Amino acid sequence: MDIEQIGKDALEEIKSAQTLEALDSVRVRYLGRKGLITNFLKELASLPAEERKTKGRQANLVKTELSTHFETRKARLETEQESASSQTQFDLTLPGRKSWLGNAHPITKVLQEIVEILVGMGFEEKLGPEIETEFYNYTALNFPEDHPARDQIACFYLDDKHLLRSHTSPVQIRVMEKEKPPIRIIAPGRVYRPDAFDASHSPVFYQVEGLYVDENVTLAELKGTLEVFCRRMFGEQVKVRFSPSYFPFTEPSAEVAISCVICEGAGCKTCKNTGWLEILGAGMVHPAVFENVGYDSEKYSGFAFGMGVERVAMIKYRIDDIRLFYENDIRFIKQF
Ligand code: 2U9
Repeated sequence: MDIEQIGKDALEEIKSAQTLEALDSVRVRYLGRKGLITNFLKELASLPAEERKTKGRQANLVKTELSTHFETRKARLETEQESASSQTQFDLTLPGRKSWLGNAHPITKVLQEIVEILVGMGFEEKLGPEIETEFYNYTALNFPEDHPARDQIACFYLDDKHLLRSHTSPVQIRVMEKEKPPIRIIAPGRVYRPDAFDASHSPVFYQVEGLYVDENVTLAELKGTLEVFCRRMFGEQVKVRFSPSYFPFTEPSAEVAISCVICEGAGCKTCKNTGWLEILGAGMVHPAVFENVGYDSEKYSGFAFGMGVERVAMIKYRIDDIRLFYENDIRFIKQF
């Protein structure tokens, strides 16, 4: 066989060798002591001088070239074997992991829904600080000094002068100090109370409060406004009930309940067999509150209301433990 053909065959076999072992047996077969190229060189001895010289040169050239190819292929197979045994393997056929789409927290969604309904009814959204003074949180709202009413809605004090607001009512005081009636505002936001953290209480929660002040605002307008709000929020079928209550900042004051969304008034565990779910507090703004902000209480009247966002969310979505909203367990919050 001529040396060029041997070289070509050897190169093919080097290329197709898939393991270091296979490659080594190719090397032995061509370049080993009894290999094809070695034999070819030995056989040159019997040829005439001139032919021996040209064929010998040719054979040595093929031998050197093949040696280089062997080394290259060997290095390649060694790297492949190394990466196959290390942990940086990727299975490119594995299906990808699905990424999750972000979503607003259920409390954020319910808060937005409440705000949207009230803005749709003509109220304007107003915000204020979470760190307040006693004046805005209590005094201006007609909580008497050193009166147990201040404990009724107790708060966290930061120092002698500052506290975490226990309701968003200070926002309405600040707006009235700056602006003249008519005032139609809502104050959504976070509030703080030193309550036990249990199934129905949290030391931090969200409120939405509303305030409407003008000449000749009546209790009938308060009733109509909250009836419309409750039906838009919980469904057209709900009945709305007002019963007498007490707050220092409103007179008269009322507690507002809707017919139970679960049993529709028949009585069940959620409504504790009363058929009603309390949802809001409300009332006509106390004249003393108007005087505290410099409004003429003879000229103006107004109504106010307030609700807890978590409570609204719990009724809307039938959730029996407020703590679920703060644990942020993805299995819970991704359902909304
Ligand atoms: C001003 C005057 C009056 C806001 C009101 C309530 C009744 C009320 C509670 C509902 C459940 C708080 O979240 S809750 O615990 N709120 O019952 N809030 S009237 O009255 C105001 C506000 C501001 C200047």
